[in-house]
Amino acid sequence: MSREEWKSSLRILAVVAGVATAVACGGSSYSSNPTAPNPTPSSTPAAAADVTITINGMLGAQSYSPNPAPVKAGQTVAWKNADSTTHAATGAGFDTGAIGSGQTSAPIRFSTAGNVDYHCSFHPTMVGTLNVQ
Ligand SMILES: [Cu+2]
Repeated sequence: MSREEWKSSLRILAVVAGVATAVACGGSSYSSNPTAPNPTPSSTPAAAADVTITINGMLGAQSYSPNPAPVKAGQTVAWKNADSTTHAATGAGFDTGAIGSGQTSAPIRFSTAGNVDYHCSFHPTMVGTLNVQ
């Protein structure tokens, strides 16, 4: 190997090494990966009510079932609308608001013993009673 050849070989080596260094430094596999965010927890489902009353439809005293509904003082009650029309349950001090077809109201707590009469705010002929014991 002549001196000229040796120099040119060194130059090639330098270029190769430089490229290798650039690749190693430019690589992002180990330096720029953002830390993955923690998975966001799914929204916790609303707590189930202690007592669920089914809304059957505009059926007078048979609109809600069971009716009267036994409830222990301190328990929560929800109304599940099994009819194709929007209904509700409202009485002294409580109102479920509109409950769409297939939906269930938020639980409502009844703390005081006694009978609680209620009706549908859209259809006053729909009546029911909670028997809070
Ligand atoms: Cu109704």
